[in-house]
Amino acid sequence: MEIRFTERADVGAKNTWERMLSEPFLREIVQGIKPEIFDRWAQQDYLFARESIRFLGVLMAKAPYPIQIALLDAAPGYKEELKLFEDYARSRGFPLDVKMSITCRSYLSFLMKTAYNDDFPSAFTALYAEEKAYLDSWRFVKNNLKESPYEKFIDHWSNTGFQDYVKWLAKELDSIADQLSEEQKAHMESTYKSIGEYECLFWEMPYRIE
Ligand code: MP5
Repeated sequence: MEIRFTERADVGAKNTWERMLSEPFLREIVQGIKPEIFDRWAQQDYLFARESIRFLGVLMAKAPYPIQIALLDAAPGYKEELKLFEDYARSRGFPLDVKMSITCRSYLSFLMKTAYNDDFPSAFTALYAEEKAYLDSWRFVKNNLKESPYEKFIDHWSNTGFQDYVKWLAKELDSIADQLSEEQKAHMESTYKSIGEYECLFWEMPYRIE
């Protein structure tokens, strides 16, 4: 039997995923991160999440009907997510209308380029990869931690609802990939790996002054 696309993508991006899961940011959330580092991440991820709605919009415009309808269910999650950042920023007293970092901008440009210029399977791979990266990263934190001031963030990207969403993305992606040529699958695999690389840069970003 042929190996599923998502398994193949994981094999290809193994080193990248390992690097991601050993990022100091994730380890430090477990051990006690400096609040200003976490806040810097939160400011940029808020901007990332806001712009991701546009990415999802373009993706939905290209999606075949059953996926389009299913993605509608994912869309309201963004409102809840943005509120999470807004409440946290208010409680910490920092602004959210900050300049977007070069890392955040580059990552979003890659996503938008993929959504606009690539075919639907590659753009869908990008969505799957970014959600899978967050599920794996936050699950790593959850599994290594008992109590945290960042519980709501940890839960947001590791709860069973989010796990089911990522499982659904994987299932759809695998069935789409079954119909595709080797060349298309190789391109999707490279998209998956690139997203993993951007994720690493994003976790490293709060330690840099950009
Ligand atoms: C996600 C995110 C998850 N919020 N930020 C980065 C850098 N990567 C992935 O996406 P979503 O849409 O917020 O669940």
